[in-house]
Amino acid sequence: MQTGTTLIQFLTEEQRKTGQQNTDILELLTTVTISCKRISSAINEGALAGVMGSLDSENIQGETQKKLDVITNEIFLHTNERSGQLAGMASEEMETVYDIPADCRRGKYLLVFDPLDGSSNVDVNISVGTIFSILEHNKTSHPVTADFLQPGTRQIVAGYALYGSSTMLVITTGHGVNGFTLDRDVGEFMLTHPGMTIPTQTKEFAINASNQRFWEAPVQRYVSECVAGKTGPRERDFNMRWVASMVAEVHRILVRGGIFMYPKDTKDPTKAGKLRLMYEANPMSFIVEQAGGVSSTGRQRILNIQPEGLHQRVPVILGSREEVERVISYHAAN
Ligand code: P6P
Repeated sequence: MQTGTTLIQFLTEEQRKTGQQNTDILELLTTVTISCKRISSAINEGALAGVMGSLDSENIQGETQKKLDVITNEIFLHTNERSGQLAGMASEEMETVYDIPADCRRGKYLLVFDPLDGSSNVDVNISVGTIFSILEHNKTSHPVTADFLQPGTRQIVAGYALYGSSTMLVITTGHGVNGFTLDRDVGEFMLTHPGMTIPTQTKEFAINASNQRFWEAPVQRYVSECVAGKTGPRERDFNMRWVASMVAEVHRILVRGGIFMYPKDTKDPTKAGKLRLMYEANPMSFIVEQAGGVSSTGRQRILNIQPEGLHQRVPVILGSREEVERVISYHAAN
């Protein structure tokens, strides 16, 4: 495949090769990518556009300045509701599901998304991203919350946009993982990272070490062995990273390997973890598995979890196969 290939050209060819022609999905992904381009543009203007944080200034409509979380959420809603392919949407920013307006043609897909993951990093100019997941809604009725509560194995498409030094879009339709970089001159996501795969081994782990005293024993053991390095049972040194932006962490792992952990901890016993299943853990797990990695709670495959709530939280341990399987074995031995 020539590197001068746009995302939609690539996906069209992928559908032809796999015999799964589906123009509805291509139409939906067209509006999803337009949404990501619009968000990229808003973020890249930064403080110049008055979209950062909660400034007292007024935006161009004369309204009180909105947080970028809300603005990116509205970009996703109002761009994708016009795709003609959606029955409903759900977002980290909204308590309940979003019904497609009566004046928009409806379709058979559900779009679940975190419009700006890691948004606390925006004000300090660290990479943030958008995470999205597409499910089917094979009913004539308007979708209710229960229709969204499908296990991650039912995802049709999962992807993320990373607003970093360049804007990238990484996506899987179940036939591997491919990365595209936004060419701002052309206004298209161009194929730059075909066939992304996660190295099975790594020397890099990612975890918020300030929570160390709250971790369960298997995670305590794994991290202390990494920190012990050559002097410990692993007999080799490790490196640690923590960006506090899941999209940036997962992208680094896709490019050079690694393990990302936001495990169950005792910091807030009412929470099963920090990250949300439907629009963080599930789409990222689909991508990681399609790239040859593993994604687990430590005790079960994340994609197999039957969701019980739209904003349900789960522990997340994902990345290079050998390292994640080691952490899983420590949970089994515990
Ligand atoms: P902490 C961002 O808020 C997020 O949901 C993920 O993107 C990120 O990995 C995690 O939370 C960071 O959490 O506790 O380090 O701020």
